[in-house]
Amino acid sequence: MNNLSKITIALAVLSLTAAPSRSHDKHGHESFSAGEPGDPNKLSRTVEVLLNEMDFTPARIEVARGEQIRFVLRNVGVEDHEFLLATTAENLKHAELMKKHPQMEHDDPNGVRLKPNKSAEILWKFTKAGTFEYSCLIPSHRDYGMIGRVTVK
Ligand SMILES: [Cu+2]
Repeated sequence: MNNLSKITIALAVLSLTAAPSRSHDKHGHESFSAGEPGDPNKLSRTVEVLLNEMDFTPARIEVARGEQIRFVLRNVGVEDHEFLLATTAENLKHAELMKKHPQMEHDDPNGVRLKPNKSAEILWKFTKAGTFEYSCLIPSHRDYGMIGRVTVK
C-alpha cells in the first residue's frame, strides 16, 4: 500500500470516530487534552462566554489547576458557532477534519455547536497545568478570530 492510500484510510477512520453519535462520544473520547468533564456535585466557578462573529468574549481566562469551571455559552451572533475546549494542537487537527465535514455537529463533554440565540453549559475540570484554548472550528472562523485562551496555573 502506498503512503497516500494509508493516509486516506487513516483520515476515513478519523472521520468515523469523530461522527456525531452519542455512543462514539462516550467510548471514543475517553481522554481529553484539556482536563476532564466536571463533577456536578462539586463546587464550580461560572464563566459566561459569548460566541459571536468572529470572536469569543472573554477571549482569555485564567484558572487554577484542579478548578472546575461551569462555562455558560451563548451564541449571540447570527451564524452557527462552536466552542471546543482542547489543546491548540488537537483543535488544529480537528479543524482539518472540519474542512471536509463542515456540518459536523458536536455535543461532546468538551464541546458544543450552537445555533444563533442558543445557549449551553459545559462543566469542566482543569486537571492539567498549561495553556489550552477554546475555538470555533467551523471552517475559517478560527482564523477570523474565534479563539480563546485558557491559562491553567
Ligand atoms: Cu464560529
